[in-house]
Amino acid sequence: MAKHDTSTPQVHYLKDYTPPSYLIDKVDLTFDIQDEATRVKSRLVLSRHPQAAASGELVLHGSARLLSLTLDGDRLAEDRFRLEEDLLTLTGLPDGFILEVETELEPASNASLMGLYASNGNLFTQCEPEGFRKITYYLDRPDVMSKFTTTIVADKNKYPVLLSNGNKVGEGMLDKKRHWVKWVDPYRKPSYLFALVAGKLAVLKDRFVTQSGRAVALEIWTEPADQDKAAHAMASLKRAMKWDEDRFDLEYDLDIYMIVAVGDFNMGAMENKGLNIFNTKYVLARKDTATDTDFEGVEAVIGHEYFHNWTGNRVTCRDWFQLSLKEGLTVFRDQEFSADMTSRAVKRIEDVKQLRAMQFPEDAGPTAHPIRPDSYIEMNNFYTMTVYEKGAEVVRMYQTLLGRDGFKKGMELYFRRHDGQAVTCDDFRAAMADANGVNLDQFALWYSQAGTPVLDVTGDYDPVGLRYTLTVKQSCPATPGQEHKLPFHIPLALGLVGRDGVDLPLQLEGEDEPQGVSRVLDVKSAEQAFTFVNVVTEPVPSLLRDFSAPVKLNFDWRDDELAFLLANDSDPFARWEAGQTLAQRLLVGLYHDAQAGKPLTLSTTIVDAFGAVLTDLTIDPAFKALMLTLPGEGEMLEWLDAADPALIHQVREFVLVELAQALRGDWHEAFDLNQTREYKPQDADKRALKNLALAMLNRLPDDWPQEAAKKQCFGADNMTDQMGALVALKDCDTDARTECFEAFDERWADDALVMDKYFALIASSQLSCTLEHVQNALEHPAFSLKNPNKARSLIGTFGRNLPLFHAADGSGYRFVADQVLAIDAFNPQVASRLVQAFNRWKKVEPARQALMRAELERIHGSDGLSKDVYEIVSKNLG
Ligand code: B3K
Ligand code: ZN
Repeated sequence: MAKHDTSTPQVHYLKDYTPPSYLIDKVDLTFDIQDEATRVKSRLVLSRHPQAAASGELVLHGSARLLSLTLDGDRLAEDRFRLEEDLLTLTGLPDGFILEVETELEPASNASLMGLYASNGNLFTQCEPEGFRKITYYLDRPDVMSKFTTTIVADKNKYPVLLSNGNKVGEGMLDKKRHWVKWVDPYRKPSYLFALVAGKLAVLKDRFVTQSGRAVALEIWTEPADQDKAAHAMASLKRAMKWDEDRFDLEYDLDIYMIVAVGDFNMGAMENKGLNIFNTKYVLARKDTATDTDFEGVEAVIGHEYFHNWTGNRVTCRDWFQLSLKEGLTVFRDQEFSADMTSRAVKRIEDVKQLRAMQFPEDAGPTAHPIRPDSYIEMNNFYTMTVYEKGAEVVRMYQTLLGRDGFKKGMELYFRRHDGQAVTCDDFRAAMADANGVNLDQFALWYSQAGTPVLDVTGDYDPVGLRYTLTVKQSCPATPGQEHKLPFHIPLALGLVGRDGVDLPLQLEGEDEPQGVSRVLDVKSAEQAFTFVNVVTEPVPSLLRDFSAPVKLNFDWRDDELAFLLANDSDPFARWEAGQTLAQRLLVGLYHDAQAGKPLTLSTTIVDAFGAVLTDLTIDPAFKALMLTLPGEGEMLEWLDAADPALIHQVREFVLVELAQALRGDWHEAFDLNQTREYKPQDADKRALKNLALAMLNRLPDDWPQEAAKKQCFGADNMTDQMGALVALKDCDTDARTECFEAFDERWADDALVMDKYFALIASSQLSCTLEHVQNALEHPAFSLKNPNKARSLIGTFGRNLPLFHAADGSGYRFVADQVLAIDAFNPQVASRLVQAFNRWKKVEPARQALMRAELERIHGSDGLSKDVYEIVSKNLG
């Protein structure tokens, strides 16, 4: 593949945006698929952009082998165009013309999985953000929207199924062996939404009747052997289509909606117009092969890609800096969909956990960027937790500030103004502001400033005047290129809980009467005070309810007040959060004790608080499981400076073992009480708590939990329970572990997605021989470094295994760096994700810091590094 010269990385800047010199009104593509190569003919109808100067020059993007170029029917001589690295410049052009381009591709040897590539003998495309230029020469940028027609010609036996965007308008035989199919997409779209699939695939068909009464054909295409795993995806799709009509009045717009599952895919899925291409991980689910979490993941991603049809496709991005316009909004929409399909409280907590575990570190590290970045070297590096998940929090804040109805009005105005256009994040914000008659100017800072804001809150009760004053100070740490930050507009949702555990009425000074018992304050200044009146008893404040803003909040609660909120808060997020804050204090305290060589002891407050939750039969089991889960080791690393990862692990394990021991009888009872006889999807909450209990009990040196795990592993009729047993055993150096792992490997050796779980289990084990097991797994017949799911399961998981990745001898670092370099040679996108295991190197103690830095330098100095990895590593070292 074309490699980047690391001495001259080209940086793209948001401030440099200019409209294209030409527009493409129509595209006709013909793909001629042969055994060795595929020829692509493209016929473009171009016209000068009305706002562009008449330079007569056009620069097209492209890197495919160019066979010929024709302008208005005349073949272009070599002196009429210039072909430089990835750019084709044409000069002396009229205002309107037809350009025909012929290219040749070799999909079978395209391991980058961008452009046209082969997977298990079938052909697929991935074009977002800049893969179309690997297929043909084009204005490969999202603000060039065009009508596409695609004809595919191929051997009928080898490629019986030929799919592209839009509606099928014709098909036939070209000769005895070769057939053709023609697709027309009536909607204008940018090239990144183009898709083609050719191969031997089986289909599951269904249909959906829209709210206006139109019938839409639904098709899910998979490898023939996987057809019995597509039903959940189909049911999810229909639920998503209905939900978008109910919640946002948005209806599907083509006659057919197709989803194709592929085993080799760089990310989760892709929202190509009318023809979504999905990683098998987010389509295939059967109770014996997929866990409850997998089932939820399928529903969420099916929803996400479907929702893009309006937020992304009908209205798209002007340029790639605006990516959060479609991704933040669509993640918010999929979160709301999942919340409505499952448990809103559990979903919200899971989303916040993920944000804290993955996005907060990104926002505090060397690759921190605003949700609308200012610059990039490789756009693929900006499909980040920040753009997606923090972006979704920013969209959620509009809803928190404007209310559900106000948010919906904003969405309606956005579509009324911009349907069919390529627009910016400012256009979205303007629609929200204008539809509600409010000023959201200060809110724009969420798009331009990186870093996680901090709220330092203090409370003061005046028992004579019955007044309670909250003083809120906001700040935001410096991030690369942004030393000083301006105050954000932050919605702070809160309640004041009375001594009886009931929320008090909330009346701000100056108001005639209370306005509910839970409300949202507009925090806009560096320091602001809010005074509540008629507060009859000294309250315990419940702050940042429902996680109303992506910030860190500090308040000096006493431990007994946190335990009180954990028991009483009416807001499920704040209730869970009280337990997490309590746990955080405990873990940090013990870490410092351990560092000082003091013996570790567990306070009774936490044991009593956890015990009360565990034995409270009124709490939903899934919510209970979340309340009883400690913050992760990765999160702990963020709280500390010059951290010792081994000590972090030791301290967290100490607390877990103590909680297992002290509450042993209660865990046992939870394990027994939450057994389910035969598999029912709706028992997922019980399985979650039962499997947590099993894992806790297996921290004790008893035989019984080992036997129970083994029995569950061999007897389970579903993957959640099999995995529950293996997770409980993975850190135990016992015969039960060996037996269960071997049996699992043998039973599932032919199922790629289940083997991904197996490799992740191996890589997440705390056993001291884990690196050796991981190295051996590289040679496992079911493993391939070329398959992104496999690389992520094994190498990605190992990179998050705190004590093993950070082994004091540097062996973990060396291993991951070696794999990054090996993968970068053929798939820079995957390599660039994996190398980010090193991002927090400045957080660890000096000896490990030096080892990590040395590996980063080794990668940086390697020949032929991709610009993807180069960008990440140079930010780390810069
Ligand atoms: N839009 C795609 C992501 C494309 C990533 C390219 N590296 C999937 C999604 O967010 O729905
Ligand atoms: Zn998306």
